[in-house]
Amino acid sequence: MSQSLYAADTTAELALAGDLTRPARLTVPDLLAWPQHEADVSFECATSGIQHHRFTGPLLHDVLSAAGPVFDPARRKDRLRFLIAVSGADGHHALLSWAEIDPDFGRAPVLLAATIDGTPLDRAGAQLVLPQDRCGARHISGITSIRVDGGYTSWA
Ligand SMILES: Nc1nc2c(c(=O)[nH]1)N[C@H]1C(S)=C(S)[C@@H](COP(=O)(O)O)O[C@H]1N2
Ligand SMILES: [Mo]
Repeated sequence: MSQSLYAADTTAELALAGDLTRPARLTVPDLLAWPQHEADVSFECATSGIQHHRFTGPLLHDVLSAAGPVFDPARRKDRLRFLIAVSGADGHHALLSWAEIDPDFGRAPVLLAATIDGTPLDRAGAQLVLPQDRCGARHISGITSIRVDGGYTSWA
C-alpha cells in the first residue's frame, strides 16, 4: 500500500446522523472551519486518577446546529425531546440531551475537540470535551458517530 493511501485510510471521520436536514461526514480538519474554543479541563478517572488536558475545537452546539436538527429553532419547547448519542470507535458511548448544550437551557460549553495538548486529533478522531464533568467517562475519544434523535415524543 502506498504512503498516500495509508494516510487516507487513517484520517478519522465521524458521521453526523439522525434527525438532521443536513447529515454529514466530518474529519478533524473539517472541524477547524468553525470558530475555535479552548478548554483546560481536569477530570478524575476511577482507574487512572486525575487527568489534565488542554483541548481546542468547535462547540458541539455549533456543529450540530449547522447540520439542521429537525426542530423549530424559534420554539424552545420543541428542542426538549432531542437526544444526542455520541459513539467512539471502541463502542464506548454516552447520551446527552439537546437542552444540556443549548444556550437557552443548560449552556454547557461542550467541545468537539480537534486538538489535545497541542496535538491534532486527525488520526485518532475528534474527542468530546465536557468542562463541567468531574468524571472523565464522557470525554469520548475517537468519535465515529453523533446521532441526533428527536423521537422521544410518547410521554402523555
Ligand atoms: N472511546 C473511548 N473514550 C473514552 C473512554 C473509552 O473507554 N473509550 N474512557 C473514558 C474514561 S472512563 C476516561 S477517565 C477518559 C480517560 O482519559 P485519558 O485517556 O486522557 O486518561 O476517557 C474517556 N473516554
Ligand atoms: Mo475513567
